[in-house]
Amino acid sequence: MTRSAKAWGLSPTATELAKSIPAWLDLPEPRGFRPKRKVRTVWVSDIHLGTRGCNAEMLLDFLASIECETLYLVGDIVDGWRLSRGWYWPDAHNEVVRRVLKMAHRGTRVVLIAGNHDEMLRPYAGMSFGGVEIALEAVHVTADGRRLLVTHGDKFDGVVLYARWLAFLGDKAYEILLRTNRWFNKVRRWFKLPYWSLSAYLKKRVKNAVQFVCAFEEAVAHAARDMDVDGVICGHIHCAEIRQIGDVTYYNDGDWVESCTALVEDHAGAISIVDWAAICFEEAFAKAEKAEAEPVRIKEDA
Ligand SMILES: [Mn+2]
Repeated sequence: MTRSAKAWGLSPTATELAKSIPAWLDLPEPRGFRPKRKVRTVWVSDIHLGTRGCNAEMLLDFLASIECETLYLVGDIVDGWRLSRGWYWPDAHNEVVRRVLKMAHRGTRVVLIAGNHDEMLRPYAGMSFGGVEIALEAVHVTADGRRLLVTHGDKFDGVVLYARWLAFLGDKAYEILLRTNRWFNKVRRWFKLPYWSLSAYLKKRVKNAVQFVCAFEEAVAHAARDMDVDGVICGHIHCAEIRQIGDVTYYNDGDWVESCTALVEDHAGAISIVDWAAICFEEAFAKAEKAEAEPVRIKEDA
């Protein structure tokens, strides 16, 4: 029996037991360690790498928090339109690419569906780069056997009648709105406030925008019904949603420019929206509350 075991009054069997526990178990956990949430599938789209509006840090944070069998990048991942007008590529955008390649390397199946802002990838459909499969569309089968069409969604633009607002999507006014959102959140960061999307908030409250979103969702669902699938998963309009339209379930994974949302499928086949901005917001709020719970001396006015 070792001296320390004697000092602690441990029986030899307890010492033997302690010895059988691997040494690495005692090592401190790496800083910022979080257990990864295990899901079956993850869908993200409209990351718009190469633009200032891209919330790459939030996306990295989300991807680091999750482990999945399949990752779908549902279009507008790299913004080729923006990059053709001027190069913007900070380190965080490289990190996103590295993180995705790392996931592919570690066994996640990664499927990249080309969108309209990354249409330059469309000729490469059917090929695979560094473990990332490029495709125009895909059919995903859920754990409970439902067939879902996965497509970016821009091809349904033409069917939507609220074309005026649609023009707005690719327009200067929308760019100004996104820029305002960026500055707004920069100021929030100075005050140590978490991310909150001004543009997503406004979009939900502008009547034309709401009408456009509804019309788009219905157009997508109708097209999907004709394709004989149980549901459709898309992005493009930067508006996360899960909605039953007739006998088709409409899913939209949102975006990482405004709302910072994704779709995840659990191992039973249930699909839900992850609102990462809201989760970060709540975490920051809980942290602040905990800090405030420390005893504070109350000053009384005379
Ligand atoms: Mn798009």
